[in-house]
Amino acid sequence: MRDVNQPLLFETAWEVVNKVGGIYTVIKTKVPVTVQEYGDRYHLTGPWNRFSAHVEVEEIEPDNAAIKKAIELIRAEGIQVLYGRWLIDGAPRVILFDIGSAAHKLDEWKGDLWRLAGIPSPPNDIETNDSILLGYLNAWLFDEVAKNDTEHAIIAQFHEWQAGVGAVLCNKRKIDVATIFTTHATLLGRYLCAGNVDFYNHLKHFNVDEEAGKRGIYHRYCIERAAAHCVDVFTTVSNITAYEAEYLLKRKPDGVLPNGLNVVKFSAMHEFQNLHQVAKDRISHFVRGHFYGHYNFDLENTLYFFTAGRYEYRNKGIDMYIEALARLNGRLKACNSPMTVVAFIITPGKVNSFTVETLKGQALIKQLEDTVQEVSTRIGKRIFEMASRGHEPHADDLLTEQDRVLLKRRVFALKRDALPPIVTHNMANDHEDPVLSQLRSVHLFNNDDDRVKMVFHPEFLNANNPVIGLDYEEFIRGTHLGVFPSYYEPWGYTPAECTVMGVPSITTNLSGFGCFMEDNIVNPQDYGIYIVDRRLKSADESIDQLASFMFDFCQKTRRQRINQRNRTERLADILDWKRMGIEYMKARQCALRRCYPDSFDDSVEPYADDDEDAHHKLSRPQSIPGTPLVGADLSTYDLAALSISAELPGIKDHDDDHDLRPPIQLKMKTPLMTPTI
Ligand code: G6P
Ligand code: 1S3
Repeated sequence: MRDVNQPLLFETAWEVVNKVGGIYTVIKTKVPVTVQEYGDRYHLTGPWNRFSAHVEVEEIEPDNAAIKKAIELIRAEGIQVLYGRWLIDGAPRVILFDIGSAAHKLDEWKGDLWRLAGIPSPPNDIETNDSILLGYLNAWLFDEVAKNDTEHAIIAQFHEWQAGVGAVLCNKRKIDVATIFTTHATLLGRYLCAGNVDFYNHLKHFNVDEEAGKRGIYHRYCIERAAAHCVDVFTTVSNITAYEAEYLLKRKPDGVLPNGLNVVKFSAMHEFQNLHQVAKDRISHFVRGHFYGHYNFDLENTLYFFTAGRYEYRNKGIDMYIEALARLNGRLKACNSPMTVVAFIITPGKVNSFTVETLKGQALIKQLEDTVQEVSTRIGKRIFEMASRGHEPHADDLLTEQDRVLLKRRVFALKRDALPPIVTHNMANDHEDPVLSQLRSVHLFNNDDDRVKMVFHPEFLNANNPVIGLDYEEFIRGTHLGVFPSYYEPWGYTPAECTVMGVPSITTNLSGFGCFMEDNIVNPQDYGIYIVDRRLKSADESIDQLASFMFDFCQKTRRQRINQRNRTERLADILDWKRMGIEYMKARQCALRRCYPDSFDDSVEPYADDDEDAHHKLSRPQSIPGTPLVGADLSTYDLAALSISAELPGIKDHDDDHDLRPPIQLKMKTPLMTPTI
């Protein structure tokens, strides 16, 4: 009988030491809590991306005999395997397979997959071929380790369909490991939502095989669906995706594993506020350059909004953002608002390079800044000289004719007839790019009288960027509001990242994060989490609601914004992996119990006690009246993980101006994990 108290844990994903999207963030940020629990019994496996592994992985010798023997055997078959420590927080052990070195096995394994599981694989889908290779390599590894080590229980957790083949093989070959499949989206969901489909109202009625076939993803869909059915425990990242998976993959997930973050708190609250100011100044520097010649607005009364993420125009709600900004522009103009909004769109598009205009704007503003610096130094010297001779300096004596000419030349250089560009790059498909097309159709052209100015930056940010020289984290800090009105968003890290940095954000009740906040916090809006209703409202109503959220935000005073940021930042604790990680523990326990029932004295199912009523609610959950935290019954929450609780006084105060430390009001409802069995 295997020891279930000291299990080995393997977690596998295409994004281990290989940054592609959100799953990388899940894996990487979760490492510290998993290493804390499993130590060297924890291994991550994935493809060997030479670029990232070269700088992020320190090669070492495996010290677990069973694993060492398994790797030697695989290497002996010509497969290149890197064993090492991933040099991130927690320094986990990783086993990375050179997928290319296994290519000679591809045909054999594709045939085997068809015979064993009836999963087809067309010849030219590289992504699927790679997934098959990764799946077979993983299964090979787990099988060998299970044979070499018969003492310990083994858990294998597979993330997303790209790692799904391994899960199918563990089942079909009866490999003695407890398995979990976690999907972070469904293939069909993503494809259907990106089209013009009323997804959520038709979810129960799609002919899934036909829809997958029409989109040329039937084989990928087979992998995903088979993985969901072949494992001991099937999970997703949010209730909304669990609901979707139930109908599209035809298995109700056993539980929900919401995504966390590593929350780093500053010892003093004002530190993150100071960082906001520093980063905001740097964004303002960019803005001065970008809008040169038309910089007729007051930066003291300017707010920075942004949306960011993969370029999934409809799924990420970029369409709704632009439409709502157009309405906001109209409303701000109509009321003669003193406020200006600079709205950024940061998403990687098909680009060639920065435009000349964009670079020129930054160069001109830099020249002006340098000139002003030189002139100021000279003026300083003159003042000092005069004052030290006992003369009182007069303003007229300070600027020489030569300085005046120099400054005039710089000021003249800032004249331009054309409007400031709405996009920073030359786009490969300018005339058909959906963002540009929509900006043009709603007439957001950065006219002088526009109160909403647009900056489409079709490339992710980094600190070496010559235009906005900030990395993404610094950029978020400098903004005032993140806007993520997603239509398809299984979780949505973007608003969560804003939250931990104390930046208010707008999300929707179709995103995992939005639903999580709505389910767990009384009045999320009080804490700077605005949730647009995209479920029960028409598109037009949702856009209006979004425009109203933004308009109301523009009415806030600086003092109110500062207070709101303080509240938002305090919410961060509920997103910490120290709390979210508990759901992963439950999933692992459940997998162990189902795989090795004889190793347990009792037959308790970890999810058996959960409240069936709380499962997969799509309609707005009933709010139980808010109760101040102090004195409330918090028996359903892990207070040790919720470090926020102890220090907060139980005073409820909705007035932004006066509220300094309101309690975070958690809803008295079931914990995160929801049952299906
Ligand atoms: C932070 C800084 C303050 C600054 C404020 C600006 O709180 O610590 O010094 O005045 O940000 O806030 P705003 O919302 O106008 O960017
Ligand atoms: C998915 O990445 P995406 O942006 O394609 O996984 C992420 C991590 O779980 C999740 O946050 C996101 O909503 C999903 O869509």
